[in-house]
Amino acid sequence: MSSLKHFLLRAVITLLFLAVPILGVWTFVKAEEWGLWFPPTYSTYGPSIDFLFDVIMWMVAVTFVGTELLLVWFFFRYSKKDATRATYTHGNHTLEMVWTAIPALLLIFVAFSQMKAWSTVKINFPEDGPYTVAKPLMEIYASQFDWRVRYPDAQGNFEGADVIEVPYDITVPADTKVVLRLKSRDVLHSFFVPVFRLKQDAVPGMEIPVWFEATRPGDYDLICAELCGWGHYKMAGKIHVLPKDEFASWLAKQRENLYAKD
Ligand SMILES: [Cu+2]
Repeated sequence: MSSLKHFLLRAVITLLFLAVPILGVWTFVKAEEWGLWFPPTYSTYGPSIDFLFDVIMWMVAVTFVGTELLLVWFFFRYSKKDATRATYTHGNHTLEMVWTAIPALLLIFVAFSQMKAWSTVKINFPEDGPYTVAKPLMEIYASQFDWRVRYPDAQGNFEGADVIEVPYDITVPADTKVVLRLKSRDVLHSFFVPVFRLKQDAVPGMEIPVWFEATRPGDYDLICAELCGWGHYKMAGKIHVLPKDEFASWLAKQRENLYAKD
């Protein structure tokens, strides 16, 4: 092969490799426009989760683009026709220290920067509102393959004839710290509400408290995010967020209906 042909071949293959980071970055830039990005967030802690996502995404993006460009450059640089013999190396201690220390520091940075969001979402449950861990608004049972929400009777009991049970549809008040108790009747499921940036596993044998404060009335998707069997795809529910006063009258109406049935 002539050296011009060889050069052209190297150039073409190098450009093909270069297409990977270019397409990767382009997809990220266009994702929102193409509807592949997150939905907007409508919970009080949603923005802090998004911020963490952005921090980690930028770290990953810079690393990805950097290593891809190096790869492309090395590919071109070391594919010369009369390449020299491979060299033997015992390694480079300084270089190894550097590439161990940098990821370690980045991981420590990630660990510290997520502490506040984690404690807000998973540790410090609301104590000042109408609903608390001891007195939740509702219990949610996950089972193969549905969601079942139970609202307690007027005294706050979850047992008895006056408990309201609704499949798939969860109705909650807006601008209120809602606490719920998550349970599973069979296997692992995961309670995932994308617009709240909320995801919590439902574990058989455990009662797991979950909280959120919705900031905007509307109907939002509830998805099972843990592969739980053949009907996993059917575990698509809805969260209806109502203005506070509408929620109060909705709940009162459910209680009335309960008696109307008898
Ligand atoms: Cu599932």
